[in-house]
This record gives sequence, C-alpha cells and structure tokens, in this order.
Amino acid sequence: MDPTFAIVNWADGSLDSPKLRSSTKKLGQLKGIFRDEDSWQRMDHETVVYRVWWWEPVTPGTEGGLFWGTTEILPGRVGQEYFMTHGHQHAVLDRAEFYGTVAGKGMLILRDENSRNRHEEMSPGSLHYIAGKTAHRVVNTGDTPLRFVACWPSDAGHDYATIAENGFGMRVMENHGKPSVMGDGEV
Ligand code: S6P
Ligand code: ZN
Repeated sequence: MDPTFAIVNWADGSLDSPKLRSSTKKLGQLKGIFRDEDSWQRMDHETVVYRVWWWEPVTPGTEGGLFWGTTEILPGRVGQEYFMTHGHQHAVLDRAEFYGTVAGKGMLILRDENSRNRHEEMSPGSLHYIAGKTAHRVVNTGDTPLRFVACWPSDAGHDYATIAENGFGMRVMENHGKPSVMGDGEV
C-alpha cells in the first residue's frame, strides 16, 4: 500500500495502514485521574480503559503535516465516574484538532488557556473543533464502546503533565443512572 494512503472503515472508525501505530491504556496507568481513589485501588488494574490507533504519514514534529487516529473508550466507571482518556493539551500549545464521533455516546471536556471549561456531547456524526490552547479529554457516558476519529497537526505533540497537575475543573459522574457534569470539588 502506498504510504500516503490508508483505509478507514467509516462504520466503526477502524484504520488499516502499513504504518499503523497503537497504544492501550489500562486502569493501572491512570493513577490520580479518577476522583474515587479507593474504588480505583480496588479494581483490576489490568482492565483496558481505552485504545488508540493512529497513522503518522510524516515524522512527528514535522511542521505543516497531519496525523489521523481512532480512539476507542470502553464502557465502565471508577466509582460513579465514567471511563475517560487521560486528557492533554498540545505541547505546541496553539495547535488545534478535529474529533469526529463514529459510535457510542460521550462527552468532550474542554479547558481553555484562561481555565474556562466547556463540554460538548458526542454521538455518531458529531464533529468537534478543538481550538488551539485548549486541553481536551473524552468521557464514555454510554454502555457501549465510544469510538471517535481525530486529526491533528504532526508537530502538536502532547503535554500530559500540565493537565495532570491542574485538572480539568469538571468531571462527568453517573447520577441516578444518568451522566451529570459537575465541578471538580462538587459531590
Ligand atoms: C491526539 C488526540 C487523540 C488522543 C487519544 C487518547 O492529539 O487528541 O488521539 O491522543 O484520544 O487521549 P490521551 O489524552 O490519552 O492522549
Ligand atoms: Zn490532542
């Protein structure tokens, strides 16, 4: 296959490319992310929370290029809090990104450079523009896998440390069987 060509299955977002890369994030790798530390501690740390497959048609760090990926977040909760991605801002802070939902139900949590929060509901077909200087995290609020595709600049990089330190300012918790968005400290 030509290295500038890949196949996307638009029904489920899966990707086929000779240069496909992938990573798996298990519960044990998400220490400090979920609010209920005791529940996190009691759960099986080998549980898969999400997987990412992505295609780098150019070398990471190349200015002007793009990457493409698919993320799958499994359904589940730690205490009342739904499974979600670690979340990050881009190392080159002003780099933007598109997310497009393929399957499942979720919430995109955003935090801008002035620490202002916003959330957008994700459902099949929803397309989300993540502006530069905006940290982003995805939460699976459904009971099936949430799958979304993403496109981001090849020189964006990832900064996980800043958000790990500051948090997102909001969390998505199950409340009477329904997702509820609340402030970090709210019960
Ligand atoms: C990359 C893009 C996604 C995430 C993926 C996992 O810029 O936003 O591919 O990497 O959804 O999330 P995280 O926060 O673990 O990188
Ligand atoms: Zn990103």
